[in-house]
Amino acid sequence: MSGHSITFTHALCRAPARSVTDGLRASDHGDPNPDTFATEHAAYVAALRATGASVTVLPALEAFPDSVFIEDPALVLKGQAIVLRPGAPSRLGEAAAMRDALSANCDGVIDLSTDGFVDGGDILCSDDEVMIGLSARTNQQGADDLRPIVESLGYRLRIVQTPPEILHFKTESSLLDPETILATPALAAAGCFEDYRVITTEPGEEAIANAIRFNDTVFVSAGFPRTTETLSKAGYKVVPLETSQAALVDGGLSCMSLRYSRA
Ligand code: CIR
Repeated sequence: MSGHSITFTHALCRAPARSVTDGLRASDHGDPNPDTFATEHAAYVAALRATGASVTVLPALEAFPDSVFIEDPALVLKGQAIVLRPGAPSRLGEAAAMRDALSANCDGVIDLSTDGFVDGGDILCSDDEVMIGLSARTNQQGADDLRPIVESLGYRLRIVQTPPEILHFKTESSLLDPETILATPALAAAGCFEDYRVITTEPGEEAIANAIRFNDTVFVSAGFPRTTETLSKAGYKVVPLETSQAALVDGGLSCMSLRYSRA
């Protein structure tokens, strides 16, 4: 491993709504159990706090079944929140619903003005680059309109294509350190990560690719022992967390927080 760079001082999460049983999913393997979801979510919040960050948990929004996936309607870069425009019609209202919380918890708020769409789950940030994967939720117009905001905050923007069968770019990739990406073989083969070292998930363990490096720890979904061991052997401090309920509605670890630093 190459050592982590940015220290995250803050994270914003949102408690899962009981309506999460109506959450979007590509294929149905049963509804999540709201109580079990709440237990797993509380453990997730505690794990982020254990790294030393200040973690604020916003109240559940029953009107938005997928609102626990707080990463999708916003992005925070260098303490500046950007209100995005989610690509699923049922999630569009989540952006406006979190604007006040963003202004209370971030250094400033910028509204993405676009007729297009961008989901935060399609945005992978390194220290100096923001990579956006076009998907069913993020289109060229949205990415083009996000560009000047990202560049004004000092990042390069790279627009790539997420293969069609993948929900979000970060469903199958995550940044482990400034030079290293964890990705599924399918996404790695799409050629998005040429400037990075890539560690690929083991066969049958693709869902572990939605990991998060948060301060000194790489959090991964529990239940993927071979890739977990690969990461440990590569020198990462790896902590597995239960995501069984989020997985039923196509969510994972990154979707459940906005992670950022404030001065
Ligand atoms: C959705 O389809 O929007 C939710 N059920 C799952 C969102 C997961 N978010 C993410 O990967 N960033």
